[in-house]
Amino acid sequence: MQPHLLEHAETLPAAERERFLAQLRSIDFAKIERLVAGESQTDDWAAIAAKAKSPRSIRLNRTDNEFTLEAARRRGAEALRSGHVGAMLVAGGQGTRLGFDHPKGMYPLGPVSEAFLFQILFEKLRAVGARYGVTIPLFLMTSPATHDETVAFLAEHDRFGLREEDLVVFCQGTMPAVDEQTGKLLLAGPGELALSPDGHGGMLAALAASRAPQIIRERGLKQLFYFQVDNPLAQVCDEATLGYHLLAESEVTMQAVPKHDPAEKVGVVVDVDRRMMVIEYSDLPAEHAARRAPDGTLELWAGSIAVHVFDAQFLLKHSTGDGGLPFHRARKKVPHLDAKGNLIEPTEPNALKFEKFIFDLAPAARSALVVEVDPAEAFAPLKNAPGAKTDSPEWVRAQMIAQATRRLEAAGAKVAAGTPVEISPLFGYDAETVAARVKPGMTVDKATYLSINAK
Ligand code: UD2
Repeated sequence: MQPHLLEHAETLPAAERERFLAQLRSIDFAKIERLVAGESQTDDWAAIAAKAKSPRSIRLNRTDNEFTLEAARRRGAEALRSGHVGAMLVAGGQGTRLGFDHPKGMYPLGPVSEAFLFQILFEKLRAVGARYGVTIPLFLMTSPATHDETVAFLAEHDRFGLREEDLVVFCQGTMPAVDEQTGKLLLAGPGELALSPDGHGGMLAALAASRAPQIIRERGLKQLFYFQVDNPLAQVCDEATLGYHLLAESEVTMQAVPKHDPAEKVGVVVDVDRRMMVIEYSDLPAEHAARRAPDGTLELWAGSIAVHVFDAQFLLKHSTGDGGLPFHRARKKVPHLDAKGNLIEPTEPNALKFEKFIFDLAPAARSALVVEVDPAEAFAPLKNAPGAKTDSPEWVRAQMIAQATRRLEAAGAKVAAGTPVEISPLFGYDAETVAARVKPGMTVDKATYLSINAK
């Protein structure tokens, strides 16, 4: 126990004090001390990166891949039609960089419609389901930071059309934040620890404790398509990716985009001693990030966009006992009480947070695969506040407009230069489904949102 935690506790009403003491008793202080001391930071990333090679992968637009695109699409379509595919969306992050005071899924992002991120992603899921004549269940992970607001928001919007039985919301756990200098737990209030979500790797324990395993078994789900709430271009339940995963008999398949700049902020998927793993960008030594293949491209090219397919049995097997995933430490700004009880809002990182990463499960897979995708078609993450050069709301909107314009023009429509156009996934969620709806001679010359009711 750390005595400073009780300094303000006598000011609390009895019931609150009891709750706080019970919370403190549930904390594994010894474990936190080990994490502060550097447990699970022992990985020698330079040595690992030195051994890292390009992973088993399906490259884009290449004819020498292990499987053809046509075969993959056929196999993926079959899996979708059989109703054995489920979806998994992680939305427990605090989204501090965006500076939005609500769960990120509530961000009104649609460039014309102002559709919320949740709406865009849920509509994708509904559209894919409709195409294959099934409903795809969604397992949505929240955290104590996002749970209540997310649940209320989704109820208010009728789950954006998902059936009640197709949405399972489960909440991940938290970890205390500690003072970077002293390693002591921080207080957010007199009877309140400064807690933060335990990383998307916390999904394993949270999943095991939820109704999800039972539902996965009851519905006979065999593949789980995993994606993040921040990416409106995510190719939710993409048939080709699912198909490659199945043809390769993979347990974990990761979509990746080719890195061009060694400093890009995405983890790299690599092969180390015949196991697939992700080295997070902050862990990858610059000299290895910059290694070049003979053709001049980056050797460690596979930037993870955090879109994965998991074999459901593999995920369930590892969810008991939390898959043994390690904690990573991150330096963050964490508001806290000082010794006098004043709330301090730091302007520089002052604390360590501990997070598990779901991709640390990859080395446990007997067989794993990377599928390269085109970032213009699959990846535009909302991370930063307005004004940032990339990954900001205006940047993401521009990517969405560019994709919609490309799809419409490919289908023969005329889009006047500079016209904002947005396509609801229910109208069409990929080039083919959009093309099927574009009428000959269609022109777009003013801001347009093509929704399900569009003529
Ligand atoms: C993540 C990946 C990075 C790259 C990038 C692509 C990690 C550690 N890094 O970077 O390699 O693939 O995404 O966009 O994942 N989340 C939770 N609970 C948590 C923490 C996060 O659900 O405790 C969710 C969060 O809501 C979001 C996603 O996980 O959907 C990514 O979280 P992030 O913003 O912390 O990850 P980022 O952008 O550093």
